[in-house]
Amino acid sequence: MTTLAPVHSSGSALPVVVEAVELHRVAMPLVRPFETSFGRQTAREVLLVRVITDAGDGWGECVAMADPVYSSEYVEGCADVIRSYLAPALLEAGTVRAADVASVLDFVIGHRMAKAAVETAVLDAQLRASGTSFGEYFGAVRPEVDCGVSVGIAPDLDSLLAEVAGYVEEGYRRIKLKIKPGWDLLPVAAVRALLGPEALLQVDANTAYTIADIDHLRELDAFGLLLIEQPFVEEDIAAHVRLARAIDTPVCLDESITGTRVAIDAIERDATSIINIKAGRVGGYLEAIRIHDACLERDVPVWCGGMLETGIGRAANVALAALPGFTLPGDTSASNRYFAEDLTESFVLVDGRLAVPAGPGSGVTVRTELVEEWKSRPTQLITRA
Ligand code: SMG
Ligand code: MG
Repeated sequence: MTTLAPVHSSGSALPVVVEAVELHRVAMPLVRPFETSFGRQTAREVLLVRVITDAGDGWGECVAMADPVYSSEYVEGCADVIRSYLAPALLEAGTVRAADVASVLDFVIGHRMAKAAVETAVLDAQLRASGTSFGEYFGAVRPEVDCGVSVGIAPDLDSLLAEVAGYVEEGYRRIKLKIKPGWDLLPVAAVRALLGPEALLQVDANTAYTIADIDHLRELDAFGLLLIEQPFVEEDIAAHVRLARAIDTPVCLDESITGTRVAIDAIERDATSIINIKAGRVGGYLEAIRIHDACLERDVPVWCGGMLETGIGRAANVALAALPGFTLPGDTSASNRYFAEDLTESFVLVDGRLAVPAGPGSGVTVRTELVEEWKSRPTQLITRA
């Protein structure tokens, strides 16, 4: 695959008219519980948006969790804001391109995960109609992406080491450990000893610490970590500046980065030297690409975060992770790390990498029979008033 210029403004940007919006809810059991500093999940409650347009259908996966514990958004809230505000606005908008969706929805403050799902569904419909893949449209420069895996807080060190050893065996190119006060230095030391000094290892606190912990967090410097992700609350950029000055381990922001302006501000203030890009968190793939571009311009490495997506969201993430600035392995793991069976064809790890889908739109086929079979709430149909 050669380097492709992004094609946002070529024939793939033919507008569509959205005729109806469907909201689907699916409960997907996880193959193993996933515990973070904010709680333990045993299933993924998924919200899917399907747009029905004059040019065909498109799908988007909303990354919000069932509860507002990672961010203020949550599944029921997203479904409500889409049904009450976003879908009606889109249905009234007439012909739209994905690149217009953000401005159509701009009258609603925040709700970025809900907006991202809607924009992605429109993009999928638009690109399927023009035969263009997400990868081509985004400006992907590689046919496959390096993958890491995010490892939850375990009941004890032995089970953590067994889980990590399994992922190493499968070929993952980077390990990320979830940490919280009381589960940090010991598990990190044990996993570093297991992996050896060269392996890529990083940690994610999901805001579980405060500035009173800076001296403690400095002890992580002993383990040669790639980065520490989001130790402090979302709004506290200043605390991350203080930490970055105090430790050698690079600080990476996740929750705090809600858009390009915040990203540039955090970089300029030296609060972060690496950024975790999640399209859902920032309002969509087009904003994610703008953050990528701003980081590339400033020599700030980025990597693709994950929100336990099904194959629908994963397809778009893998395409995003193929952009040139994504120089670190992402939380883009194979389908079997999460689910016994996926809602699309499975993403399979080959030599620690996932292939970027090459077909039109997201490039994957939604298994609508499974969406129906596993549905956890009635499907909602929103049409023009
Ligand atoms: O998709 O593999 C995945 C999960 C990656 O750790 C992950 N995501 O803060 O980066 C993060 C978390 C957010 C979701 S935790 C339920
Ligand atoms: Mg994170």
